Amino acid sequence: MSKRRILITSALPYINGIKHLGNLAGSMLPADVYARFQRLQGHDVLYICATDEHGTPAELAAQAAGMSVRDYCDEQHQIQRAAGDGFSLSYDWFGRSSSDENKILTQGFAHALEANGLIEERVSQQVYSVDDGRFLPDRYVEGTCPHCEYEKARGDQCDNCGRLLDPVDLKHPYSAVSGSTNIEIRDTAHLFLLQSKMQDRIREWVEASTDWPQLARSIALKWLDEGLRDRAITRDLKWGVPVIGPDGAVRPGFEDKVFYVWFDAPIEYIAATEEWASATGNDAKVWWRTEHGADDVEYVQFMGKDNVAFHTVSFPVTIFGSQQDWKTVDKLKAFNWVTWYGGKFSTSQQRGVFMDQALDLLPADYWRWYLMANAPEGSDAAFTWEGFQAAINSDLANVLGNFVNRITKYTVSKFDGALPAAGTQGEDEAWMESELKASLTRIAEHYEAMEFRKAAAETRALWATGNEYLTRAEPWVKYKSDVDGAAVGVRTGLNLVALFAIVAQPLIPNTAKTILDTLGIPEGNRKWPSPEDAGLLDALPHGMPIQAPPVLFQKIEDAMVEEWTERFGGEVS
Ligand code: B3M
Ligand code: ZN
Repeated sequence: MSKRRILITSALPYINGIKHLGNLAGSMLPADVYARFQRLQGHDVLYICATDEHGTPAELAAQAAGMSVRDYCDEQHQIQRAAGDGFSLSYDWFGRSSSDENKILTQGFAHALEANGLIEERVSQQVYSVDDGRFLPDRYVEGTCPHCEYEKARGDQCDNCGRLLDPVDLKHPYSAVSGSTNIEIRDTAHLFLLQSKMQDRIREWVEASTDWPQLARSIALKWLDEGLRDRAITRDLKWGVPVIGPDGAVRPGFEDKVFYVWFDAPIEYIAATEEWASATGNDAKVWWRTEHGADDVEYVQFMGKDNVAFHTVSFPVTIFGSQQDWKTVDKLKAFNWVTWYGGKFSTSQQRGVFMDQALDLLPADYWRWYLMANAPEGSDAAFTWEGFQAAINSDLANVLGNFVNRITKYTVSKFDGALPAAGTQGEDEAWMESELKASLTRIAEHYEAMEFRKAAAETRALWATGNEYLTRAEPWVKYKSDVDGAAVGVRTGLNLVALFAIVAQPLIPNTAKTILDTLGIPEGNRKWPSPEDAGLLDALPHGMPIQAPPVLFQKIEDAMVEEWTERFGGEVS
C-alpha cells in the first residue's frame, strides 16, 4: 500500500471556557482516533487544531472574568491545551487563531476576494445600545428567534432551531452586556462577502463531493437550497483581526471594527499549519497549495452539525473566491449531539461533565471508549451514567481486561513467565485466525468510512471472539493431561493479547500502551497488522518473558454512579 498524506482538522474549540464531553465527542476525539488509526497504517498524518479566540464569545467571557481579552485567551488556551493532553489528543499542532499567521492570511484572503469583486462595502443596519454607547454585534444582543420564537436566541444563531440569524431580525432585542432594552437600529458600514455570486460554484463542488458522509452532505445541500445570502464579514469589536487594506493601513471607517470570527476561524486551519511549519522546520505549502503538491493530500474535517454550513458554504466561498490554489476538504465528517440524558449540557444548571472534571473522575481511556462506542453518528446520543458504567464494566473490564489478565497470569504461574514454544496449532487456532482476519478487515473499513461506533463495536467483538477461543481451546483443562496442547492455547492467547492492544490503540491508546509495554513489544511492531500476513497468531518470539500487567480497568460501582449523579446531574425527574 502506498503512503498517503492525510491532513486532519477538528473544529476549533471556542476559547470561552473548557469544553464538555459532547463537544469532545463531536470533533476533537473522533479526529484523534482517525489520526491515530491512519498513523498506525503507516500514513503521513498531520492533525491540526487550535483555539478559536476571536469574536464576541471571547470578549464577553473575558469581561465576565474581569480580565483583558488577551490575558483571558492566554490563560484559556493553556487550559484547553492541558485538557487535550489529558485526553491524549494527538495534535501535531494546537494553535491559536489570534496568531500573526492568521492575521496575515485573513487579511490576504480579504484583499484577494475584494480584488475578485466578491467583497463590497455596504452600509447596513445594526443593533445599537444607547445605554452601552456601542453597536451590539452577534452575541452581544439576545432576543426572541423570528423563526421558532425561542426567547433566548443569540444575535448570530438560535440555539433552539439552529438557524443563523442577523441581530436586527431578533424580536424584543436586549443587550447581553447590560440587559438594556433601550435599543436602536442605526446605520454603519461593513464589508460584505458576496456569497450569492458563488452559489453555482459551491453547489457544483458539493454535488461532486460524493465522498462526504451523509450528514454533512445533506446539511450542505439544504443550505444551498435555501440560497446563499451575502454576509457581513466585519464586526464592531476591538478584539480580532484588524481590517487592513492592501496598502498596509487601516481601512478608513474601520478603525473600531475587526473581521467576523467566522471569517478568520477556518482560515486558522491554514494558519495553524503555518505555525506548526515554522516551529518544526516544515513547509505548510505542501499541505495546502495544490501547486506545491497538496493535490495528493487527503483533507478530512471533523465537526458538530452546527458547524457544517460554515465549512461547506462560507469557508469554500473564501477559498474558491480567492482564485488561489488552495486545497479544499475531501471528506467532511459531521456529528449530531451528545445529550445529557436527552437534554442539554448546562454549566449553570450543573448538568453534564466537562473535560477537566471527567479526568478527575477516571482516566481518559474510559471516556474515550464510551464516547466513541456511542458516537452520535446516526442520531443524537444520550450520555447516561448507567450506560457509561455498563460499557466500562462489560467491554473494558470484563471482555478486554479479564482476557489480558487471565492469560498473562496463567503464563506466569504455569509456564515460568515465558511464552511457551511447544505444540502445534490445530482447528481452534485456524478458526481464530480466520475470525481475526475478517475482523481486522472490517475494523479498518469502518475507520476508513469514519464510522466510529461500528469500529468500536467490531473491536469489542474481536475481543469477545478471543474469549470464545479460550473457551474452545481450554488450555487450563488441557494442562492436566496435555501440556503441549495447553501451550498452544497459551501462546495463541498471548499473541491475541498483543493484537488486541495494537488494534485498540486508536480508541484507548494509554491502556494499549500499558499492555504493549508490559509485553515488551517494540514500538516498530505496533503497526496495524495486515490480514494478509501469515502466522498472525504465532508472531511473538517463543520463550519471550511474559509479565502480567497491572489491573487495567477499575470497575465502576453503583455507589460511584450515585455520587456522580448527585454531583453532575442525571435523569430529570
Ligand atoms: N469555534 C464553533 C464551535 O466550537 C467554532 C468552530 C470553529 S471551526 C473553524 O462549535
Ligand atoms: Zn429559533
